[in-house]
Amino acid sequence: MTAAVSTSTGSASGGVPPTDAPPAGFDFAAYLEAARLRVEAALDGSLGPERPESLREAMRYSLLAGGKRLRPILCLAACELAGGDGAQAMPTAVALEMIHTMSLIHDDLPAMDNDDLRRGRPTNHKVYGEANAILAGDALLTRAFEMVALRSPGVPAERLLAVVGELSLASGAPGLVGGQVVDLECEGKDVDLETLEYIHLHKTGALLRACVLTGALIAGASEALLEALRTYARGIGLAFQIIDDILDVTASSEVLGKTAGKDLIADKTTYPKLLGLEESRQRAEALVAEAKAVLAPWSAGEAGGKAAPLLALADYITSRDR
Ligand code: GRG
Repeated sequence: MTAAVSTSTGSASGGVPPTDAPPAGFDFAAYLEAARLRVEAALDGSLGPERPESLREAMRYSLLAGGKRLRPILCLAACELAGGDGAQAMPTAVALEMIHTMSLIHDDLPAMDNDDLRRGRPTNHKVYGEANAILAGDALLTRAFEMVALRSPGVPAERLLAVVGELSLASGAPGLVGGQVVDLECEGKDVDLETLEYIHLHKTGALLRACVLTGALIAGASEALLEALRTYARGIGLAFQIIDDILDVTASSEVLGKTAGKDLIADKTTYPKLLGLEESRQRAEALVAEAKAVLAPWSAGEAGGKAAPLLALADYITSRDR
């Protein structure tokens, strides 16, 4: 994953550094790579002893297929910002990636987006067949809740209960499923900005929100921080999807690891379609700036070090190339 994020704290004119900038010396590329490696190791060790072996193989095929691992990294970063130990949030971070991966498997099915390419390889149903892909997705979703409820040692039960609640809301009708239904219903229709925002806040934003909230909940975050993280997540969630829409037009399938130009083929309304590329990018950048601004109380002084990853991750959302 490229991390083309400036960690400079000064303005171009050499003025006073903005309070929401990562502190000088924060090496985001190194942070991202270290976090990604921790997540990969945890994902690798997370499955087993699923039986039959064919189910385990189909689950592992998609779960260990790479991807940016943004969701688990957001969860760990939020936990650490709230003063927690990232290791305690790792089972939840893995659960979030399991839910995300299952949503990709189901999204790629012929009955939904009907795609052949994901994370640079053939989609799950192309390799294992539709029935097995559906079941691998189902098993990943249910395993996600097992990770939280049964495989999170050292986290107080009431915090785990709150995490289960957030994951349920993010996954079901109030989140991904609801967003996906409206998205499918809107294909080929004229969609206004409000509906588009509804789709993206549910289909994409809900899980990103769960990432930061669950990480913070595990650390016992204050209500003030949780509220700031809700606002942060709304901003990065919408910005993430705007950039996703832009990349669908501007990047190649090879770089994206999934079929580029899909939105046009499926006759989907996107931000570039409604606003044009330039205004879409400006909107994403404004959303990221708003998201970072709410973390200002946790970015100053000594605490700046802890907020730095979430600030830089917000910037990464708009600077990413895939
Ligand atoms: C969760 C119960 C349940 C059902 C899923 C299919 C479905 C219902 C929802 C679709 C959700 C979906 C595919 C949203 C798109 C989100 C999105 C922008 C994905 C791309 O995320 P990246 O770029 O991908 O982080 P990588 O591969 O890097 O992880």
